[in-house]
Amino acid sequence: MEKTFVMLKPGVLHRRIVGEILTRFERKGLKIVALKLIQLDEARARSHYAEHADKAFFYDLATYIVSGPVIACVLEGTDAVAMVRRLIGPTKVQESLPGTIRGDYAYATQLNIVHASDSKASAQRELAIFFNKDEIYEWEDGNAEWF
Ligand code: FUP
Repeated sequence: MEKTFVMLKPGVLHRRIVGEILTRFERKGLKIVALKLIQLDEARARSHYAEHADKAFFYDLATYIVSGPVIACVLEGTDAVAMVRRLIGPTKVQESLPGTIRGDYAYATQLNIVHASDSKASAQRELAIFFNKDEIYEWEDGNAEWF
């Protein structure tokens, strides 16, 4: 079992499609183990996107990500990091195919709807920015064999 961090960006709330996007992950069989609505401040946005601090697109990215609340969540499943990355599709919208979340919902790369960790190490780093340990729930539903 692996955990990954996912963030539904402000546009998802603006467009009232939080339920639709979360449904994609639930339908696949991923388990929500942490979830919150949160407004990022600049410090948390910088910390989350630290690797992009010197990129040309950073200002626009940071401005967008603090422009309204986001949904932060931790999903769990076998190979969850890679599975979620496949479900959301590539970063650039020109490359994200229909059937992926970005392929179906994102028109501009800058506003590409969702973030998901790209490695186990990123997942650990990112989920710790948003959640305390006691906000992550280890629950079982007895459905493991059903999947
Ligand atoms: P991802 O891991 O798919 O979210 O992609 P990155 O970490 O490479 O990029 C983070 C965010 O920066 C993207 F979601 C959107 C923005 N970005 C741009 O605006 N332009 C780019 O060329 C690359 C990324």
